[in-house]
Amino acid sequence: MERSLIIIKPDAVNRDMAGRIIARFEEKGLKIIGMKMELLHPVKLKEHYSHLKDKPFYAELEKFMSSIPSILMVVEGKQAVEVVRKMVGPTQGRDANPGTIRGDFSVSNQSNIVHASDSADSAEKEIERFFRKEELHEYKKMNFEWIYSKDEKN
Ligand code: IDP
Ligand code: MG
Repeated sequence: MERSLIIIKPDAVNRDMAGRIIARFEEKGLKIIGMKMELLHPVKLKEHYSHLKDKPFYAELEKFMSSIPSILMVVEGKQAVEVVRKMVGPTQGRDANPGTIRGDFSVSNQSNIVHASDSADSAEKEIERFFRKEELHEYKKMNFEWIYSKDEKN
């Protein structure tokens, strides 16, 4: 099963949306294997957003992302990275389709509620960046039998 990192960003925490966002991933059938609250440090953010460090909006992005704590989650499922990205929608909230998290809750290109890993490769790196091994939990969930068919369970 694949893993993906989700960050419920400061705008969502400020707007009391964390529970609703978490519920959407649970309802989809993704398994939460790690979750915590953390005030993201600018040093970590520089790594996490290294692809944006030369953009004119970077300083503002860092300020926003380190303004109050975020909620970080690792979810597991078949093709979890792609499934989560589809649920989240494109970066610009105004372009995101209704039904997606950004499409339902954001009208901004910065304050767009969640971060989601964009490939299996970056998911692995991001999970390592934000979670210690012992913060990730392997466990059997009762609903597993009802979420996947027999041939999907690997
Ligand atoms: P993604 O979150 O959809 O993967 P990225 O291009 O990786 O999009 O950008 C990371 C984050 O940087 C975005 O989610 C958003 O918060 C912020 N961001 C991206 N583009 C802009 C912009 O043009 N202005 C302000 N913030 C931006
Ligand atoms: Mg990205």
